[in-house]
Amino acid sequence: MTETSKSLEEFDSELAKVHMRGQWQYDRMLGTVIGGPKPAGVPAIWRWNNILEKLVESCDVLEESFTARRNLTFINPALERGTTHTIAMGMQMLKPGEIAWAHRHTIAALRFAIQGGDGLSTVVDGEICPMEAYDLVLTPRWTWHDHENATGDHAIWLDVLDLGLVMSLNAIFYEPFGDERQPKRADPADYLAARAGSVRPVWERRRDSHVPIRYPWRDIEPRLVAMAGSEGSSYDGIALEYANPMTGGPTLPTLSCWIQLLRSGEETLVHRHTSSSVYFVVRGTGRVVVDETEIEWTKHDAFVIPNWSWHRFINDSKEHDAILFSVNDIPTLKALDLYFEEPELSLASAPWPAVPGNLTRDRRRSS
Ligand code: GTQ
Ligand code: FE2
Repeated sequence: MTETSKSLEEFDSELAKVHMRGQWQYDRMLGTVIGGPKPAGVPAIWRWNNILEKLVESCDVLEESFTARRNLTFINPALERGTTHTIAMGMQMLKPGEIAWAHRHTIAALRFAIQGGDGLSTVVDGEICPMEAYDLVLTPRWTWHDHENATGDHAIWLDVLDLGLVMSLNAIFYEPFGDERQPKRADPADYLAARAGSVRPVWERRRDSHVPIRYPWRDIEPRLVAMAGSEGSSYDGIALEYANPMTGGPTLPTLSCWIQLLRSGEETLVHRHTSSSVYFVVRGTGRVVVDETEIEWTKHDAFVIPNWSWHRFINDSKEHDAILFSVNDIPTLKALDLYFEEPELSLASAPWPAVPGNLTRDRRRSS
């Protein structure tokens, strides 16, 4: 052993010169995350009036969108990019008659229509997905998509992408189609979306990814309303996940979409989880308290709850229910065995409703 008169600091900088770092430097950092991570980003809200004003303005300033998108992304005030560290949410506008040119990318995306109607659609891998108000349309990773507004009015929808996640994995690919529109499938029987649901062709191989899926609001809203009398989650109220019809699992491999009913007077319990989420107010008014910040929201506002921040929802209206659409990165965290929740695990934890009467009295093994 040789004696050295070097200080640790001198040694650290010598190591840096040869592109090495002692673990003791991380050890100092680890002391700051003993109770979990510092949330990435801050709670924030983007108000509908302000968004709408800027979208309308963007139609003048960006007269034609061509291959670009007239999308305004909601940038978290405490982040370089994105709404959370994994998710980007924004709103997009198309003028009447306009087309957002076809392209594809390895960032997965979804659209939640706000001002849509007959004539507004996203074409996904050749399949026309109509966008009426509050319809959800998936554009899975690497699927071709173009948006077309054949209505007489300006169209608006919410865009949500797993941008930060794919950026941090440095797995971004992008390809313009080279023309305004992609070809459309001629035969409706060939639609992959026609294979998603309760029946499927027995002669075909099953396929469970990269399928264009549309969830019409007219199907979803009654399902939500039908659950209004349930106990629901103490932390999220009546929250339903948009199931992927091909897998039965989460909406997309990385992102899960929820539709959430907060009944009049409902106040949820405070909790936190390692996932982050972005919210869009479909209807109603209320508040969300995130750590020290209280945010009031109303129809068509968009807000964000960063990961690992304590939060609870309040609908203090005496008359009106509130409905929130949201997108979270729970599937990503679960896939990596990193989904944690405090004070308890609330997801998928309650028992199913029991068989009525005394029908379970026999010894049949049932699950
Ligand atoms: O509409 O295809 O917000 O490609 C960002 C990237 C929207 C889109 C965004 C996109 C799109
Ligand atoms: Fe895109």
